[in-house]
Amino acid sequence: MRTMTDMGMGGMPHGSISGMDHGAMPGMDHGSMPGMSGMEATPEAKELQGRVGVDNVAEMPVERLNRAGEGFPAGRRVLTYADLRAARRGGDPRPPSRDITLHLTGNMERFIWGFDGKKFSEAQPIVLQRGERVRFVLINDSMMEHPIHLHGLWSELENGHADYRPYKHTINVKPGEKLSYLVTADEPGPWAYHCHLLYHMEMGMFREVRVS
Ligand SMILES: [Cu+2]
Repeated sequence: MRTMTDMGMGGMPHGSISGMDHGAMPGMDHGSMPGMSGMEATPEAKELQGRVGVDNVAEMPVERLNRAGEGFPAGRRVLTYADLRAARRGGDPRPPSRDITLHLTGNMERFIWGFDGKKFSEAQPIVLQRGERVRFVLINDSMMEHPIHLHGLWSELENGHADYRPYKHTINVKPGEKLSYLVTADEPGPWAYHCHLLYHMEMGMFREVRVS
């Protein structure tokens, strides 16, 4: 709930983020969201912008793993994702065979949330072959943080510690951020994959990941 409060959900005008950590984005137009800097939209962004579930697209998503989340006073030293380092090497040394890129999207006025502008009921499962090693790339096009939880499989955050990636259940993605993690599909099943803000999950930010 902290995010909701800090971001001033109710009545917040699109195009401005009062609680945002602008210091993390050098060279950006600090008065606006990354996606609203007036740049020419990529074909991918144009396609997303055409969907009712998308009210913003981050044109220049940046990794901010070394930054605190929203709402921390400036100058406060806090642990960040960049500080996490596994105590031992990961169990699967294989590089990923493919990338699965997903945009975290929303429409604040309609309160719709989803992946790639689609809510759960409109989307197909993400299918992984059993034993496959893949990279998930998440791009947060929205103005809220989304803690994304993949059930059943580990999410190994790529945070600059080479083979000592932290193994996580849930990975938080900040507004305008792009990050990635590796997954070994070593457990068969239909697995839930969703935002852990349950009011986002219930409004569509949910997918099935199917390992077969
Ligand atoms: Cu969310």
